Amino acid sequence: MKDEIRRIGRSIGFDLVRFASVEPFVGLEQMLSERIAAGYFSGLDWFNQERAHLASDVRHIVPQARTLIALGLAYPSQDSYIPSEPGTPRGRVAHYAWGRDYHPVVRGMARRFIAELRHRYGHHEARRGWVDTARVVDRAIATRAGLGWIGKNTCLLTHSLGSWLLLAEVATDLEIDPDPPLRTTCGWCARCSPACPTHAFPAPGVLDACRCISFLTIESRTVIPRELRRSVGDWIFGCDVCQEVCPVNRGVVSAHLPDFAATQGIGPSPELLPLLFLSEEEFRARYRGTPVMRTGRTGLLRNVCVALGNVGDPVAIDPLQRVVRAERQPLVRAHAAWALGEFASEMVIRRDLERICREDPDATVRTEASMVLAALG
Ligand code: B12
Repeated sequence: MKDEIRRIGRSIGFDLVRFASVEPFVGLEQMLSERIAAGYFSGLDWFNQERAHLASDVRHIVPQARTLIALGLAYPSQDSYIPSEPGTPRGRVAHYAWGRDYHPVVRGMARRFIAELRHRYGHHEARRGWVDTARVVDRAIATRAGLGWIGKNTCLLTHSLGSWLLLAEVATDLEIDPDPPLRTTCGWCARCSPACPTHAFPAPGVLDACRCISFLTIESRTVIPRELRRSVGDWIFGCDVCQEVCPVNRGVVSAHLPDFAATQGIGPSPELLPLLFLSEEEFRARYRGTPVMRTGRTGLLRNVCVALGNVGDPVAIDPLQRVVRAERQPLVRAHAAWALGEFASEMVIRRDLERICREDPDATVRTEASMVLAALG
């Protein structure tokens, strides 16, 4: 039965299919509670005590479950970034987000997988597929099933795909022998956590999500803390630094679904200046069905302003000035004002910032401009 289920999973497109028991995850609730209490998830209000409790035992969610089927799906592993050139500043997008949004894609695959299980093994009550958004810890399930091991960057690493893979699970009431966890560890290697540009790892294997560039550029709906903006560099959606520096990931060449190809979405390194002037309608038309919809236009443009300040190409000065004058969203104007401050050697910027302090209707934008002026002295 295991071989047959593996074959079904692979025929649907999953790269890895393994099995885990539904025993409670001993210690997980306490570990999650401690991290919540430490404030490491304070920007994610849905990451709460109730979630920690539910995640500690999948039978809280599916009481009849007897087996967990852990699924892994590759996304683009190879570095395809085009560097910025003078006159053409570019931003970087995390690998998983180059093409279509994986949620509907993987959900559809999980549904087909469950339908096929029903077809082969009869109708069972407890068949639920989870793709990312369920209140379970995907990496804990994948680790137990031996799909891979957890790195010091908290990512699940595999022998065949590195950590360039997405995780999903199906809970079933079929009784299936679990696969053993792997014995592999990262050993002494600790390249990932010190490489983080925002120092988001207070200890190896522990992430302060609030400092992670992935959180700052995707999940956060508010200002990117001023002290972290320079460290965000040119990342405009997610970040892969802790994965890129990992020796296990180096040289991984894997096939992935055409949906995840760079041509299907924003791609790895879009030009920044044209993004600054996207209307809401243009944004939706261009990025519907892609991960970028999660930040919305406002979040993406906030990130674009920060990246322009960090890339430091003076070609951005005039467009940023136009943004502080004409953009409707204060969050975007505020980050454009900050970005202008990164070109502060030009006198014209100082006058602009003084004008923003006097005239901008929004207090956040005025504060940003006055902070930059204060720093200029
Ligand atoms: C919240 C969340 C985030 C948050 C917080 C991430 C985090 N590390 O907790 C933010 C927004 C920052 C984020 C970022 C990213 N995410 Co995310 N995220 C999630 C989500 C929804 C919940 C994660 C969670 O429960 N975190 C709580 C912590 C404690 O759990 P954990 O780190 O996953 O748990 C394991 C390890 O920490 C380990 N552990 C605990 N203590 C210790 C101590 C030591 C010493 C060691 C070695 C290990 C270890 O044990 C835990 C269980 O195995 C999951 C989906 C899901 N439902 O699980 C996706 C998920 C983890 N994300 C995913 C991805 C792809 C990313 C990004 C790579 C996206 C990007 N490129 O920008 C980054 C990676 C950042 C990073 N280094 O983790 C994938 C990961 C796939 C993989 N191969 O690991 C998941 C599984 C989504 C999916 N279904 O595929 N994410």
